[in-house]
Amino acid sequence: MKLLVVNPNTSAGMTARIGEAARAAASAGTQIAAVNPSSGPASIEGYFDEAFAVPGMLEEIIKGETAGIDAFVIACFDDTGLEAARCCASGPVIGIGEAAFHLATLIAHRFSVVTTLSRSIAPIEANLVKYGLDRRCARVRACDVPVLALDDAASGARAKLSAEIGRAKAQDGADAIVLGCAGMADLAASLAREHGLPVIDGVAAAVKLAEALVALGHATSKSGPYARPIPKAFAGMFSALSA
Ligand code: 5HY
Repeated sequence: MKLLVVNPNTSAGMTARIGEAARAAASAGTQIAAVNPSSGPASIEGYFDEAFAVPGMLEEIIKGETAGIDAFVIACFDDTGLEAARCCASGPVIGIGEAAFHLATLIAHRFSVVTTLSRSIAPIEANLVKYGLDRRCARVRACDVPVLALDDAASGARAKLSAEIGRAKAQDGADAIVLGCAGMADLAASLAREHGLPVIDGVAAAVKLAEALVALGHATSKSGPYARPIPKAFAGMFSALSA
């Protein structure tokens, strides 16, 4: 199967690391392409960045749909533009946040999320409510590390993330941790060993769920709100979408 992993921000180095994490999780028969838009924010930290990441992300989904991609992963933990992407795609579209949440519910009683900055907490909490999983989440925390600092070994990012996981274990009653950023994917295994509990990365979770859905013959339902967009005119910078 052909799987397109879309990093909705425009940082190519982060896209490359996300692609490596996706390939490490993928089955032998899964071809992974990891891409990012050419326009939009360098990182997504809160509602404003999210808004300007969606058009470029959807452009990549539409290109993948035209190219015959079997399934899609949106590799931003806020699941940026997930529902709109499902309207553009035939195959499954998996957000790494939703994927990680669901896997955590299958192996733990309650999980805590540790994301980057505090401004990312509210969008993640809103997604948990939207997905009906807020009752299974003990708390959404932030380790006060900017997204792009995760790629900088000198930033102390891993130590800050580990310390926040320690507080989640001690204070939240969480028996699993969900890493709240695509840029944390490469840290999951070592943090799980260090803290002695499951630490779930959304990139790997989304890749495996996408593979499972395709293997079972499931596609995005077009009989409800994920139906194809209604053809209409689009003015201005999105005029190419007019039909
Ligand atoms: C992500 N931002 O996974 C989110 C995480 C966050 O650019 N990729 C980003 O901090 O909201």
